[in-house]
Amino acid sequence: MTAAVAAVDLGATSGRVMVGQVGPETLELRQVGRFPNGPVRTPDGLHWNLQQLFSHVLDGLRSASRWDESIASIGIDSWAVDYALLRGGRVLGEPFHYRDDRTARGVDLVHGQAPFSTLYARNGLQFLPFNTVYQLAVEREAGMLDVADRMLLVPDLMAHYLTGAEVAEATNASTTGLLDVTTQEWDGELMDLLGLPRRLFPRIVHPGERIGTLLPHVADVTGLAAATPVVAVGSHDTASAVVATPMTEPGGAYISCGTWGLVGVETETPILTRTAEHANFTNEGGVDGRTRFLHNVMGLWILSETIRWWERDGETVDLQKLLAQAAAVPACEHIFDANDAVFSPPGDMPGRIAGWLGERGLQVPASRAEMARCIIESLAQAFADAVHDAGALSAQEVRRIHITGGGSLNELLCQRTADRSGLPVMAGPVEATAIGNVLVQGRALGAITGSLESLRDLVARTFKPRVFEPKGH
Ligand code: LRH
Repeated sequence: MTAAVAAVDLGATSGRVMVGQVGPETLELRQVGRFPNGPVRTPDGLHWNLQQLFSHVLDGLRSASRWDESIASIGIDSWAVDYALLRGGRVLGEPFHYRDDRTARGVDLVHGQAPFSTLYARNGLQFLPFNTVYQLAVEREAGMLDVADRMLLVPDLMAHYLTGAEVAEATNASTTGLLDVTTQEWDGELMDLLGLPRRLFPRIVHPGERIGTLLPHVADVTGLAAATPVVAVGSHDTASAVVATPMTEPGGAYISCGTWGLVGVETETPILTRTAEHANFTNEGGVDGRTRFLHNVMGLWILSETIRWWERDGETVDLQKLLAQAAAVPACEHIFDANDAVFSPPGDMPGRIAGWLGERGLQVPASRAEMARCIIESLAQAFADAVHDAGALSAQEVRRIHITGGGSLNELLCQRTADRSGLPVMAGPVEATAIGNVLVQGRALGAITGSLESLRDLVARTFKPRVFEPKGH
């Protein structure tokens, strides 16, 4: 038996709706909708426009139902940590974007009540200033939590708009900082300590569970059957990407490479040692109770934001041409630390890179091609370092690196990551996140069975990776 499902995959720069056909020997995806996404600045800060995003999702689902009448379920994934506050089912303003700088205040507030080591022991999360727990501390100070009765993470909000249900999918809830890393249940004691009302946090659901069926008006608008269920997938996009990373043998590390480069290994249990804490490694919840032991590296954001800056006066920069030129110039001698928080906010990225290098007396790239090359080299080194750390901290011998997502199409990045790590890089699939979303739905429907290993076997058989052997520094 094969099943047809719709996968909604929302990224920080674009979203897509895919129709997936899945069965024991079948794994096919077709994109039926693609739309831009990005921050919108209003006087109070940087936001997402989730109403608009939802209307794109509805359009995409309509195209999905036209493409295949037999869509049997819908799964939704997105970037992590961001949320909407609701009262009585009504959304209280557009959600903030995690790059909004108000989070610095949240860090002070939370760490004043619970030092980072205490948090790490409970939630296992690396320090990222935008983790939901810090954002909620700011909401509390602003009085918003006196009004709100619910917090829904972005994919859970989309599921709510489609079905009316209010749930928190576990893999994404694990990025809030408020989930107990060992039980994968909400940490009520921590909420009490931080003055976050427990009522905000809905029931946890796990990937594979049914969230609800379509509201009548959603069925009307999309042309899908009203009985179509929305099924929980790894709703944190990185969790879905890791499901579809073809690690078919031991010794595989992964880099889910899009806006961010999420670099790590899969483990059976969390690693909460002091060394993991100091290396700022995270223990995010994976599908089937696995742990995603990884580190966030800034990722292609640095390149895309650089290009966006160059294009600010209306010029168009051809990415493929730029990368070809970058490959042709010699590898720069000096690289920057792609983990430095200075590269996190939107804005003049080339200026910040030049500033970072210049302040340290390092050579600043003289042309756009050199700048692009310097970015790729810096990312490749940060990836290689994080792979090395992931192996050492988890006591796993890493023998190969899988790069999935948009970064898997960037040959220079793949090759230089292989060169700088001394390990072969297996590139692809590019749509790992949507594939992971489709696979978990397929298994929930009974169209495929088995562990993550057998799902990954199917991925490896269907999408042949491109191999980059290390060639030396
Ligand atoms: C990647 C991602 C990442 C998070 C960040 C906010 O899209 O979900 O795993 O840390 O966005």
